[in-house]
Amino acid sequence: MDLKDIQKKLKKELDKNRYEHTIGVMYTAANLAMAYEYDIQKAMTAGLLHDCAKCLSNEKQIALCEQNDVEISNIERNNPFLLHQKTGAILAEKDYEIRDPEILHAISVHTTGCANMNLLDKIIFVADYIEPGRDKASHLQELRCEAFHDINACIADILYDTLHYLNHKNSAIDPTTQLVYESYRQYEK
Ligand code: DGI
Ligand code: FE
Ligand code: FE
Ligand code: FE
Repeated sequence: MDLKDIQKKLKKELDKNRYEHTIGVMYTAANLAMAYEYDIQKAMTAGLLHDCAKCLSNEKQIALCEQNDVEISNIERNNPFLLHQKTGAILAEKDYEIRDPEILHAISVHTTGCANMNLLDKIIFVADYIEPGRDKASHLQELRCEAFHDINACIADILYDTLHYLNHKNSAIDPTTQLVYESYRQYEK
């Protein structure tokens, strides 16, 4: 499927806000791909599809993982929205005909991050947080600027903010999120 066909299908699967966020992530990922000399088309495809499973019910998230032999951790079972990164990769392959393993991987780690993120993983992780429609994070202006000149420092700052926010809310922290932060702390400015 090309980007236009994917957009048409996504519009039916997502609510209006999520669809608009998705378009924001697609163009932000394109800009980051330009800045870091990555394949623009691949970055746009991953950005467009990263939240393709976000509007499924918790029951469907869990069922889709079980049907596809994808493991569900205790934290994921108690916070099934965390599964939309894994179910997103499943749907991108099955329903949107994505075969590129880098695109599927970037979708599958976009919420928690992962150890040794590759450039596309980083682009999608960052684009998700800084796209123009996002306004909930503090100091987004600095993060948006930093994203384009030091993507690793930007990831460290995003993870710091996310962990701070989750601690504040008393939410369960996925050990992956914590581990990825530990490995990116070295880039903090
Ligand atoms: O799907 P989006 O909202 O566009 O973005 P996302 O997939 O990055 O999800 C962001 C949310 O995920 C945000 O509210 C923080 C939350 N999150 C990230 N890591 C963890 C987490 N929530 C919990 N409970 N535990 C985590 O480790
Ligand atoms: Fe997401
Ligand atoms: Fe994110
Ligand atoms: Fe998103």
